[in-house]
Order: sequence, then C-alpha cells, then structure tokens
Amino acid sequence: MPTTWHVLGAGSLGTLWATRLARAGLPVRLVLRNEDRLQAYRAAGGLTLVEQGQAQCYPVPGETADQGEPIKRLLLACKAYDAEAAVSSVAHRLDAGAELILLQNGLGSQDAVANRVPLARCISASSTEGAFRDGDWRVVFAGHGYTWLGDPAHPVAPFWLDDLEAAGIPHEWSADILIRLWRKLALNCAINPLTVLHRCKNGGLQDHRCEVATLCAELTDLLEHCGQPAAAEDLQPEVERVIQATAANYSSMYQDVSHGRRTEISYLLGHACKVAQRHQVPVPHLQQLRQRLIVHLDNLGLPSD
Ligand code: NAD
Ligand code: KPL
Repeated sequence: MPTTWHVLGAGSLGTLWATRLARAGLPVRLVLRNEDRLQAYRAAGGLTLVEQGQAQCYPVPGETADQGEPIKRLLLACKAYDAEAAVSSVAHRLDAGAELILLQNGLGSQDAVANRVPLARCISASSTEGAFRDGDWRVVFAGHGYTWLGDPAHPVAPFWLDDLEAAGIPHEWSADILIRLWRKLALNCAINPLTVLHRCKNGGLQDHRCEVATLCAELTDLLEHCGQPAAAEDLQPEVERVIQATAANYSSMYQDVSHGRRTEISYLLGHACKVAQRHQVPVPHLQQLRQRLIVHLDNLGLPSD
C-alpha cells in the first residue's frame, strides 16, 4: 500500500502538489482547518487545477485536522507565519517516524516546526514553481520551475521522491538545502521589499542600482559570517540578473501587499536582521529597510510581523 500524502494548506502550492499527486493515482488527502471549511470543500467537489487555460477538477478526499488516520507523510503548504500553528493542529496524529515536507519560503519557520514535532523528520523545500488562486479551491499553474528538497539533519534522500517523479513534479534532492534557502532569502531581501517601497515591478529596481548594491554587500557579509559562504557567492550579479530576467513581474511581496495580504517579512528581512544581531554583523541598511517596510505596512493597516 503506498503511503498517503496528507496535504495541509489548500492554497496555491498545496493545490498544485495535491492535484498532480492525485492525477498520478497516488493516495492524497486534504487536511482542512475545521468542519465549515470541510463542508465548503465537499460542496465544491474537489480541487481544480488550471493549466494552459484548461481546468480540471480532482476529487481529493478532505478531512479536518483533528480527526482521521495517523499521518505518515505531511506536506505542509501554508505560509511561514502559519506553519507552527498548522503543524500543532495535527501533531497528535503524526505517526512515529512521520515525515514532513515544509514548503515555506524564507527561514525560521522550519526550525519552529521541527522544535514543535521533534520526533518527525522535517524536510525543507525551496521552490521556483509559481501558482495563484483564482477562486475558492481553484489554482492556476502560472510558472514552471523546480523544487529542491533536503534535510539539514540527514543527507539521505527519501524513497518517496519516486512519487514526485510519477506526479511530474520537477525536483532535486539537495545535500545542502540550507544554502538554497539562504540564497533565496538573500535574493528576496534584496528585491522584494524595495519593489514594495518603490511601488514598482522588479525591473523598476534598475533605477535603484546603488540601493540594491548596498543591500547585496550587507547580505554577502552576513552570509559569510553566519556560516553560509556558498550562499554569498556572486550574490550581487545574480540579483541583477534576476531583476533583468523578471523585469516585467511584480515580486511576491509586492503582490501580497497590493492584495492586502500579510507578508512573510519576519521570515525574510526579519530573519536576516535577527541572525545578523546574533552574529554581531553590522547590517544598518537592512535594518533601515526593515523599519521602512514595517512603517509602510503599518500605514496600510497590514500586519508587520
Ligand atoms: P496560500 O496562502 O495560497 O495557501 C496557504 C493555505 O494554507 C491557505 O489556504 C490557508 O488557509 C491554509 N492554512 C493556513 N493555516 C492553516 C491551518 N492551520 N489549517 C489548514 N489550512 C491552513 O500560500 P502559497 O502561495 O501556497 O504559499 C505557501 C508557501 O509557499 C509560502 O511560504 C510561499 O512563500 C511559498 N511559495 C509560494 C509560491 C507560489 O507561487 N504561490 C511559490 C514559491 C514559494
Ligand atoms: O522569488 C521572487 C519573489 O518575487 O518572491 C523573485 C522573483 C526572485 C524576486 O525576489
């Protein structure tokens, strides 16, 4: 009997994974917050994935967090700020030796989850796939990409990567996932907050080269002093390359703010500033950027944590 994939978080990435796994004939169950959400989901009849303009509904069975069979494999597909509470809601159902796949962007939430469920194996993921919701229980597959998975505590790849292969989820096992997570965090810190503050697309940062370069210099220094020198290599040229390659796009943080959604600031810029303080690395421009962003979010009435 193949192991069931329990997917917690019926949002963009959770739906993108759940529908592809279900399409491959693998057992998937969607874990919902409460009975009301479960009833609403059942009324919708399943999760809909829109790919190249074609919508397809997959009747993935749903259940609430508090009841159901023991969970052996959990895909945690919520935002970083919800991760600890979400895993707590199913902690009583986790099997001894359960495996968790953490899809959260940024850093900080992975440790919070691992501390909450110390007996589980926590596998972190970093994804460049793109998806967004265009309705309740409906997700549009917007950008093909890759997902890197890795376990900082245990470098051996799990056998269930075969399921991802079968489901057509492009992935790679990464022996040092922390390098990838830190590199992505650095890119996001150098680009995303500035796009919010300057109210521009990524390409608009070409008019703010000095500001971007200053942030890259501090991020490079921080990565070198906090044990992540590989994540620091040639950071600035890569940031410039990403700005150019994604010039026509709005960053994910810009999109969150423009839709009135909470951002993951604490797990990006907030985490960078916290680690800098712990390692006594001066990062005045990153700190100032964080303060400016907090004021901006406060003014908009959005959470700034
Ligand atoms: P999302 O907001 O679309 O989905 C999160 C879902 O989790 C929501 O449906 C929410 O209701 C649910 N949730 C939260 N707490 C819950 C709980 N306790 N019980 C049940 N459900 C709960 O978020 P997303 O865009 O899928 O992002 C997930 C993570 O992936 C984020 O860290 C994001 O930065 C990262 N990411 C997203 C994309 C993308 O294209 N969407 C790409 C790369 C990385
Ligand atoms: O990952 C991104 C995001 O928007 O979150 C990019 C495009 C790299 C900008 O930081």
